[in-house]
Amino acid sequence: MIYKRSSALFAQAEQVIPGGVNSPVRAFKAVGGTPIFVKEAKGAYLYDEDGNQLIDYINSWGPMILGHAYEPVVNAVIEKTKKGTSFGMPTEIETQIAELAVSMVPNIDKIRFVNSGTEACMSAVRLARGYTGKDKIIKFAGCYHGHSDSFLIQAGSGAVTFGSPNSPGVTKGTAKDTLLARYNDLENVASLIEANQGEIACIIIEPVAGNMGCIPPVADFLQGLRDLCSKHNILLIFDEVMTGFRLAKGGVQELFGINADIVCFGKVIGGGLPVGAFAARAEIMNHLAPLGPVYQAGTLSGNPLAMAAGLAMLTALNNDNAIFTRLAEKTEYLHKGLANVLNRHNITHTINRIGSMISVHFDDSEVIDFETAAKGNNETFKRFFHGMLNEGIYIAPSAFETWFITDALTYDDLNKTIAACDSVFKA
Ligand code: KE4
Repeated sequence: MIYKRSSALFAQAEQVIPGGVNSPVRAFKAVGGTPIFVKEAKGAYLYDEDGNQLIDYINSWGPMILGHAYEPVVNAVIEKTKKGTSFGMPTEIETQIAELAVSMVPNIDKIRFVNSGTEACMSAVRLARGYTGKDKIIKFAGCYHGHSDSFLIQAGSGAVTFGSPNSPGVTKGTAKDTLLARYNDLENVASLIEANQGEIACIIIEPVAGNMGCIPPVADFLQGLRDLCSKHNILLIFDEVMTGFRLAKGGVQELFGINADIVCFGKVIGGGLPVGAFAARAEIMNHLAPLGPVYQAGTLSGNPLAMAAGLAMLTALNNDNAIFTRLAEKTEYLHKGLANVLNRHNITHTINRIGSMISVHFDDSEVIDFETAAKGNNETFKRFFHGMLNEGIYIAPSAFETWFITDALTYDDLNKTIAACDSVFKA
């Protein structure tokens, strides 16, 4: 693969954009090389600025669950654009997507739209603090809830990729209110609660982690968190920015039958446009301004174009009762194919998978938390990443990410991906 134009564009971008990118993980720092500039995309395929076609397993880090340039979303945005792009006034479509989301997701009465997953999680934590009157939060090492100060304490995703989980600029005052727990370790959580009795407003978790690779919860972990939160008057926040509307219509709450107190969304809910949201029972959400004292606001919150894209996306998912089964079957097929190839080449690895989320870890230990995720052999991962890219397969440029399967992938695409893995390790 030749990346002449991408390289030139990257050099130009670096002159005016820090690191040449608007989000660090896009810079390929964990795998080396220069980032690929995309010209356009359709279905399961990216077309880069050098004319290469790539099978896409990132799909904008989750949103493109039905493939790029999905017609109903494209048409909805085009039609909406003709009527104006932003008003700063309430519009009917905000209510329409809110009603649909509330009908799809269990245990929520009201939802507030914002512009990113970060904003959704940041606002959910403020709401939990305002509702409980308590300051401290528990997050999990390796989980990423966006770049709000309270979360950049052993965050996942790009923060870990950079090996600097505790970001400069986060004050000691902020950091002292964020307690760090180990994922899948209920005893560790219980001991933190014991040591901070009466001070913890919420526990925020990726109920299926996707920012240290894909890590599902071990049996009874989520129920254990639910029980601890109920016992100690702590709100349980499910950060479903990745898993919402991806692992099931009702996300992880539906999949595992566990009720969170607040749920955060992003990615899929916006159909590829900037949308985040947080939702809960009315008695919690009614604490939000203008009804209640907890302030939260946004000029472009509920933007009509973003709402049109999100409504078209959620409508398509809501009307297709086979979508999540199809996605899970394609992901299982890919898992088995990759495992067969890696075993044939005696490559030490672990593959984690749940629904349409999957990640490959080059280590033989079970990957159940940040510590075990960090044991993966990054040299092998870099060889895998660049080898697959040369074969026309675009996977996450970091071992601390999950792949996102799109329904636009055909079994022929999956077979090409498996064959590409074989070529990488045959060489
Ligand atoms: P955004 O602010 O990037 O929309 O959402 C933050 C966020 C919150 N919660 C979870 C579980 C997330 O995965 C994310 C963002 N995910 C990363 C990918 N690991 C976005 C990619 C990027 O940072 O460029």
